[in-house]
Amino acid sequence: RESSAQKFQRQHMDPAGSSSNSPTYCNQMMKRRDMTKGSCKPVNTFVHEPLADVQAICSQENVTCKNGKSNCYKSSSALHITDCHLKGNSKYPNCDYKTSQYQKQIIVACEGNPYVPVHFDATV
Ligand code: UM3
Repeated sequence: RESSAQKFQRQHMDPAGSSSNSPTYCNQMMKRRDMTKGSCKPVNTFVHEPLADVQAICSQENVTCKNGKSNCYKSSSALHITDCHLKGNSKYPNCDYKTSQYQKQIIVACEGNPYVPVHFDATV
């Protein structure tokens, strides 16, 4: 069974990769990481930084999550990320995404022991 921490890594971590010069990054990665099964996941962010750096966010600035819970954390520095947004005219099973690269701070929710990221809340 996939743990919440494993699911976060599958959905949000791509340390070695980048979307540079690749408008098809999201179309390929959303499919490869199983986010286009049953439906097209509407929004998803990939982080291109070492896993240890993303796990370390769980000890950085504590902020309130969008759902009102108190276990979210904002990265102290900007990270290299790629946002994938489902295009309005996309029709399942042909999930068609817009790929956008940014360097932004991110907010993740952390849980467990070890205390690790389990949900991607936002970019700021
Ligand atoms: N999401 C991102 N990036 C954003 C905003 C939302 O990846 O900037 C994802 C994370 C959530 C989902 O999935 O949208 C619903 O909020 P998750 O809990 O599996 O990480």
